[in-house]
Amino acid sequence: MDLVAEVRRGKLRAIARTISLIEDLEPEAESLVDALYPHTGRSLIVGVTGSPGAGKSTLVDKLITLERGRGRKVAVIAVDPSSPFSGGAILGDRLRMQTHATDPGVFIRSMASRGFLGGIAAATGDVIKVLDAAGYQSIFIETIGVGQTEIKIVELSDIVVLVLMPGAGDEIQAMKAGVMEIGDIFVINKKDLPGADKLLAEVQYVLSFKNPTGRSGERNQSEGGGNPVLMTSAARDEGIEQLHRAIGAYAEEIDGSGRLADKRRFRLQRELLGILTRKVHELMDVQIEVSKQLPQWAESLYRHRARPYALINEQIGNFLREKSNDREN
Ligand SMILES: Nc1nc2c(ncn2[C@@H]2O[C@H](COP(=O)(O)OP(=O)(O)O)[C@@H](O)[C@H]2O)c(=O)[nH]1
Ligand SMILES: [Mg+2]
Repeated sequence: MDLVAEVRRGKLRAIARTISLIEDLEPEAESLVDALYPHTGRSLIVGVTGSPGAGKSTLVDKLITLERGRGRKVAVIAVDPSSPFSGGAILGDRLRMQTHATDPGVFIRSMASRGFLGGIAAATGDVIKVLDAAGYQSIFIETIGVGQTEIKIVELSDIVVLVLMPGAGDEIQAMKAGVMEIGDIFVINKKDLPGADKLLAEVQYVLSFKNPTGRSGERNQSEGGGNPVLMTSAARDEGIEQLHRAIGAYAEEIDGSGRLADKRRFRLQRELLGILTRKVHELMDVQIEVSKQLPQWAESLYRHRARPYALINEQIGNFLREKSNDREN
């Protein structure tokens, strides 16, 4: 079976198998991703982030319905880096999107960190490429927006939708933590609950600093320019059409202005750097057994028998000498 051809034909089993190979860091995953790469670049990647319980999964579920209504194939990657044992959150995500469980045009996949926290952003990037090559026109990445890893995951998207809800208390806190910076479209979900209007005012206030030129959140959705702010009630299916339109309009806007291309170029730079860093690290690990020697090196430092930079420089020097000897032989 030619896995690459099967993925390109959108065969679900081939897609799932390829994703598993990526998650398990199998060596063959590299050549699979490379073979699929020429067929990528067609999907719109929408990151959906926000605190747990804000309503991300419920919103995505409703957005899927609208996308399907337009005949578009949709994929969802739910990533939960904070729960290595794939806890309740991900089960909840699955449940929330159950409506689409039997629709062959919808692919939903959960990813938990499985202990390789640093690698999950890279793995997610590769999974996106597989789904892109498989012909999913929209790919939603759902993750909670708190730590560095989550932000890295969200940075894989073309557009970031930040979901907030009233009464959570920590919302403004989250904004300070830099999550506001990465949002393109702001959604105040659960507008049926008290405090939604107050939160709207707060978000607009914060955004007025982000876009001081006036291209700000003060204007409403779909007007173009700035960061749209929308109010929804996912559970009641209110405001979803507007959000869907705002995402479409934003995508068109950044595509037209060249910002989308810039974003993607920048993302590729970071991805390449990530691969390079990982490869160099792996190479060093094999050649000079970094992981194995690390405790001894630390011990030497602890006893003041070595100095940090001299020690590492010496190791790198040894490594490079061995490499050039290899080449001469
Ligand atoms: N009152 C209200 N509850 C909602 C709304 N949207 C979602 N919920 C509920 O909020 C809870 C968390 O939703 P979920 O989509 O799992 O949030 P996630 O953790 O951000 O993915 C669920 O019980 C939803 O039914 C809404 O607009 N209003
Ligand atoms: Mg969820």
